[in-house]
Amino acid sequence: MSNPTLSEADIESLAEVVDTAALQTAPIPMLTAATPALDLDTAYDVQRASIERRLTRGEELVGMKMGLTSRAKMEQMGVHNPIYGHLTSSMLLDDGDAISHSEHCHPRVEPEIAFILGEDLQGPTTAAHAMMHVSGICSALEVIDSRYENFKFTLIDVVADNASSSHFVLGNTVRSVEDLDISNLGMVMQVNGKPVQVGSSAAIYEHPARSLAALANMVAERGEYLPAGFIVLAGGATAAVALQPGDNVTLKAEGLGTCSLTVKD
Ligand code: OOG
Ligand code: MG
Repeated sequence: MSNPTLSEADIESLAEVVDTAALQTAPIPMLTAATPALDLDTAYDVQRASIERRLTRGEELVGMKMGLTSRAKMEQMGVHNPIYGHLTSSMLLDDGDAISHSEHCHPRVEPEIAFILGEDLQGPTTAAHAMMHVSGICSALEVIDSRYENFKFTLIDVVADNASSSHFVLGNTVRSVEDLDISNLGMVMQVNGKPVQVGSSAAIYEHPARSLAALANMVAERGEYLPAGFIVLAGGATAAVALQPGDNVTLKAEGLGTCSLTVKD
């Protein structure tokens, strides 16, 4: 734990606040309102402590995500810095699985590209170098669910809240790096058969591989790396869409087939 402005006990108690909000589906005020001393580095400590709580409950770390890597997402949320979060086994859904609306505060869905790492990836790295560590690429839908009231937050608050991570689905079509140029893939997200967001993988940090490299570089600053087998979500290509009970969501990504999820009450 790196920052002297908050004690380890303070970090633990903030982690408990965000973790409990998720467990109880009870939105909370932003942490920075009551704790103005919380800074970005310490917010990542809070995030990490909240993940430790999940691991203690038996969840496993399966990967990481980048967030706020497209202009559409930055503008929708009013936060203009890329961030990262952790993905655990309880967040991972199979293609076609359902989430329960009532177990979320205010869920939204967004279209993404996912990487599966074949080798450990240690920053500093670049897009090209990072891609050489990827064994598979697939489409993904991410369900985000901020634990903050009204889905409103600052950069520091969203980092402490594990970048709004809630659930994600990977498409079943897995392609290799040599096989598919992912620089500009068309992406269409449909809800109940209607296209609600249309975009391109190029919107994700100009190229999803740049997002992967940025993640490796950000975690390297904290002395960490991305281990082989990790799933990495590169970030939403478009703005996120609010989910309603009964919704059926499908992402069609060029060259990557489809992936879908449904929403029950
Ligand atoms: C923060 C998480 C952003 C993405 O793909 O940009 C994110 C949020 O919008 O709540 O997951
Ligand atoms: Mg996302």
